[in-house]
Parts: sequence; structure tokens; C-alpha cells
Amino acid sequence: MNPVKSIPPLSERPDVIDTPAILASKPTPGDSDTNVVLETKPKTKRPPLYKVMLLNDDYTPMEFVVHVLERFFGLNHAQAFEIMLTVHKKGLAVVGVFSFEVAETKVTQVMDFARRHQHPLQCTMEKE
Ligand code: TYC
Repeated sequence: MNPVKSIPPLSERPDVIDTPAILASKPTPGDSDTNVVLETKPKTKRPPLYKVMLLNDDYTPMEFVVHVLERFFGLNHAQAFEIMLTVHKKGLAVVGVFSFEVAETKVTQVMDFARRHQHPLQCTMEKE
């Protein structure tokens, strides 16, 4: 006799469940739970993003704003000058989009830097 047991097809094996949504639909005697969901949809929601904005005012020197944009937002001089002019003309501009923590850090850094230099420059953030 062949000592190797033949393995039944998966569909005939009570220990193998190939429909993963509900893995415990057959109540075991003595168990009170019946339909226990053991697998759930993977949740991969992206974190929300926040716009960081600079606001115009009549007193902060243009060169100071350009310096802020270079220093805290990694812009080159031409990009920084262009965004500064947009803020100056339009009243505000988005200077970057970041995760909550990074946006909050940028706002704090800019506000502290402006205050230390006694300029009224305002920087805010808003959920995208
Ligand atoms: N309006 C300022 C001035 O004329 C310049 C300025 C630009 C100030 C951008 C703030 O976010 C700002 N000196």
C-alpha cells in the first residue's frame, strides 16, 4: 500500500478557507461568536496636506521676505523674489504644501524669525 496519503483538493479540505472575508463563519460547538471578521480592508489613507502662506504687510522689507523664503522654504533667489512679489501684489501666496507637523514647524520658524527682527510678517497654514 502506498504510505503517502493523497492530499484532497483545497475545496474538500475543511481546514482551508479560500474566501478570506470571513474566516469563522462555521460556529464551533461551544462558541458563542459566529461571524467573526478576521481580515479587514487595508486602510491606506494619505495624511492631509497643509498650505503654508505668507501675508503681505506694509512694513516688512522686501529683502527680509526674500531671505525668509530662501532660508525656510529652500527657494533660490529668483523663486523667492517672485513669490515675495506675488505676496506684495496680491496680499498673500502659498509658499509650500506640507504635512501638518512640517507646516506647523515652518510657521513657527518664520513667525519667531520675524519677531526676533521686529517685523510684522505673518505666516499661516490652512488644510488643503
Ligand atoms: N509689502 C512689503 C513692502 O512693500 C513687502 C512684503 C512682501 C511684506 C511680502 C510682506 O509677505 C510679505 N515692504
